[in-house]
Amino acid sequence: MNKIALITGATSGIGKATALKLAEQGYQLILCGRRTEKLEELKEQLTTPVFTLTFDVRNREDVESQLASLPDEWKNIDVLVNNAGNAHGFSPIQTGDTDDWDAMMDGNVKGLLYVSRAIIPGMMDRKKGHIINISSVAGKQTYPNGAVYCASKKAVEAISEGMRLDLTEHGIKITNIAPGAVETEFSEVRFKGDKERAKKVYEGFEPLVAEDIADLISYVLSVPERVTIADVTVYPKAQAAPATVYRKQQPEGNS
Ligand code: NDP
Ligand code: 8X3
Repeated sequence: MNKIALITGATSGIGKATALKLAEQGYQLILCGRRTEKLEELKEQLTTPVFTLTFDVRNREDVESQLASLPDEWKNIDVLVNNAGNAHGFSPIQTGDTDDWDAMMDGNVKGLLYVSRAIIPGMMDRKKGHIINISSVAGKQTYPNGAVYCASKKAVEAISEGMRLDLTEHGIKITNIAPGAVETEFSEVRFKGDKERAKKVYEGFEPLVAEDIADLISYVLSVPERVTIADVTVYPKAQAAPATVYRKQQPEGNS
């Protein structure tokens, strides 16, 4: 029987690329996000069986009821990719927007916990499962103007460690993936729809693309059952640390 993978944040970027990659490999997919139309568009593109669920990971009741509503044939989830998340805003702590802080802590941290809490018991009953948490290099090192996003990803790092400590004896593998700059809708969301500003983040160097992370996820899932890839940090070639990117000089007069 095909394995079932549930991917949060499947409407764009890394989550969408992961859905396309795992579908190629024959996984049945439960795709989650807030934008139903994007989930349906993606479902149309896939030939593998797909079940879609629309919910905001910040809404605990909704997370619980939507996941509880899965039909029996979709309940035995083998792989959970905790990918949903975003940065909101880019400002020093003294002028940070508290709504942005709520969005990041509630989505990136508590949302990941709510989804995991609903799925872990089934994995424990079956004594197998694999949870892949998408952290960030922001969870390894804090950068200016990013304290709260970085804090949310440091929390993901701690949760991955804690999950591994608590769930290994139950046959569940935990993988923490920390990407550097990946060109997705991420910066557009961070800068509240300012596409020009978002584009600049990736100028002068070749960022990672969502498919790079999807390939990594696919590899992590492909290793023999005896192997757990616990932690992966992945940078674009031109990036050495979250705020250290080597960009090509722009030609003179081309500002
Ligand atoms: P995108 O903005 O392209 O995708 C974010 C996804 O998360 C969307 O599918 C969005 O779906 C979903 N999402 C966001 N908030 C919520 C919410 N409250 N409830 C449900 N779904 C939500 O960005 P990426 O693909 O780049 O980001 C995916 C993950 O990768 C995030 O956790 C991000 O922090 C992490 N990451 C990204 C990096 C980058 O440089 N791009 C680097 C390191 C880590 P919808 O809007 O439909 O709800
Ligand atoms: C996204 C990468 O460096 O913008 O998590 O925080 S970074």
